Amino acid sequence: MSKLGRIVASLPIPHVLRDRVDAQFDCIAPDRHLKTDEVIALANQHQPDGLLISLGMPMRAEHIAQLPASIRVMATTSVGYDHIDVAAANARGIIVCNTPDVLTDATADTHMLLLLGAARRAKEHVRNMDGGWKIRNGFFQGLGVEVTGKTMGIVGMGRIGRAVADRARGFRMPILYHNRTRLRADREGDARYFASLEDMLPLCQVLSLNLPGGQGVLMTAERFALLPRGAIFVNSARGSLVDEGALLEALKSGQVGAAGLDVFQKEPGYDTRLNELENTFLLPHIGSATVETRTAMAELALDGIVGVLAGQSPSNIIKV
Ligand code: 8YV
Repeated sequence: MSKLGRIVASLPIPHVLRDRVDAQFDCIAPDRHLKTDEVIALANQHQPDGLLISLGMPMRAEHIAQLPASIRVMATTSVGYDHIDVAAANARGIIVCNTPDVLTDATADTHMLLLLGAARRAKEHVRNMDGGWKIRNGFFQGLGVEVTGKTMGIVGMGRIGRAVADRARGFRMPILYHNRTRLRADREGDARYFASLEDMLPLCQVLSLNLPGGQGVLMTAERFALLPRGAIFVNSARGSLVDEGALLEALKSGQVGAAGLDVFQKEPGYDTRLNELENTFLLPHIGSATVETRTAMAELALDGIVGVLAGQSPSNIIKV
């Protein structure tokens, strides 16, 4: 098979994908993750047909303006595309692809890990074990709160939100949700729709963020105050959706009883005051980080580039 064109990647290509990539493209790939400016420089040097990029390297309008005219497609190894100005790319004739579906289960699994870790005080118990289990907890010490049976409110009932709901049903958790639009009955199932987030918040013993980023701050001090006291807050979506100062205050006061967070305003180098609190369980944005899922994400991003360069219309083109 003849090669479809040249691509520049901003991230190393794993061994498992190397043969495929080499068969399909003339690929310029680095041995470390590149920054936006480095990718732009490499693209101008090699004049590729496509770019393979990842989260953590913004492609705003000012960056897109610096890309060579040779580029016809850009694929990100993420479902989220809040780091890309898709309209600006499209205006320059660049089609943008992402990786929907393939990371849904891994991210929903991580979401439950965050919930359980926060609710059951995993951080302090792991610390106790790391220290050789010198502290014997008394019968009424080190107690978390039960997850089973608590009411979960989900903001964002897309693929990942629905996968979280499926898992939460296994914990016999009644599901409430807020979404731009109400789901079809077969997708909604027993979940209860709230057109107004403000109306839903007071009922959420667990609040779960599962919506895309790029739409400003959703969780403000006012909205945290609407939760029932002691609610558990879980975010595996985007840190930009949360006023972290307000969350810190709510965690300190006990208004939010515990938080499980995989995403932060600043990544890496997050606000470590969040970790100084006992009632948080934090992970470094590993929602999709399984061998199976990350491989599938890279494959899907590459499939998008292949499809566009072959003159087709792959299903993972982002339409804005
Ligand atoms: C990242 C994510 O892609 O897909 C997304 O939008 O946030 C994650 O799956 C992943 O962490 C690689 O940076």
